[in-house]
Amino acid sequence: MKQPFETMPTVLTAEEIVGKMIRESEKTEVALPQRLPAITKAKRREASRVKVCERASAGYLETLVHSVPTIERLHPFYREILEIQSGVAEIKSALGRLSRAARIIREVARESGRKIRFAKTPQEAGKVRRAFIGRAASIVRGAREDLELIAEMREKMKDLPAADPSVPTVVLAGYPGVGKSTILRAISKAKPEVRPYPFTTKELMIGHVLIGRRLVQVVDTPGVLDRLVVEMNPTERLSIIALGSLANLIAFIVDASEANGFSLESQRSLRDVISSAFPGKKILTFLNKSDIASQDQLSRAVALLGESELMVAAKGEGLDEFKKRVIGALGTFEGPEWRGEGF
Ligand SMILES: Nc1nc2c(ncn2[C@@H]2O[C@H](COP(=O)(O)OP(=O)(O)OP(=O)(O)O)[C@@H](O)[C@H]2O)c(=O)[nH]1
Ligand SMILES: [Mg+2]
Repeated sequence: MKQPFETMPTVLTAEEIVGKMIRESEKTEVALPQRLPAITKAKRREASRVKVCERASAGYLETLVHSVPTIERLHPFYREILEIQSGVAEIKSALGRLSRAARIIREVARESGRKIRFAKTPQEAGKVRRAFIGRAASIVRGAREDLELIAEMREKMKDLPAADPSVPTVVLAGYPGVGKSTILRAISKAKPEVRPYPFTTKELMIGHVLIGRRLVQVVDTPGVLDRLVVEMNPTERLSIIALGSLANLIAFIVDASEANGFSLESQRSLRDVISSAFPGKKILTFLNKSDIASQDQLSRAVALLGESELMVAAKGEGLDEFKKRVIGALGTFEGPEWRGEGF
């Protein structure tokens, strides 16, 4: 399975493009018959140098612009991440300016080709070619910031997991350190990091789990705190995007032992925040770390959260029950149709 940004090539800097342009034009050799007059040979040589530079600059910029997935056709999951990581409007204008730069270079190249054809001396033809390279280099340098923006965007987007919206998806949610990554590790081949401290997961991770005969996509998210979305940092917002655009079902994980530093009351209020933020989504609650929770904590957890299913993810206990409940809650869900780009 591919994700739309995976195939974007490394983005060259403006100086790298200029360097490549100059190097390639210098090593351009044209095989010309000896008997041709000097002026004809000079014209052909200079014209082909212009072509080579045009390809290395305008050609590169066009290829780059085409390698960026069409934003309108992206699945909302990727589009929303693109929005918080780089800004969709900014990326679109940068791409527009890069295409324009390529177009201007092509025009100048055509104009230079014409001047070379009319040149009266080899010197004149050489001058036109040098002027073209100078002009193309300055256009490319003028696109420096746009190239940087696209390079940064690629860095941020290329390692996102490949999410398939046609597969029923359960997103693991909960405060940091409640055991979300432990669960994903235990039930799938995905290996998210698990650490004894909260805020371990910084990116989304997706595992595929075969439950009975059904394939289910399980998404591990960075732990979210119950603050307003506007106050969240980009890592936390990733979780919200996953919940909003990928989740068919939310599995809310509770640390019943409160060992992660969040009281049962605040864990319940986070669940309330999530359920009011995503009114249409079904939420299942699991009480994890029941091995180290006291009797009092367990009964408070059951009372507060209205669930009595206990789990010890670290020892693999309660995971079969987890899968059973997930499948039950997904019901006959077939998954949305998505015919856009990227999957
Ligand atoms: N005692 C006990 N510890 C557990 C259990 N499940 C997970 N842990 C431990 O809790 C710690 C946090 O687990 P993670 O799976 O990294 O938690 P997380 O929810 O992914 O945390 P973030 O990525 O920070 O949001 C680790 O040290 C786990 O080994 C459990 O059932 N019992
Ligand atoms: Mg984690």
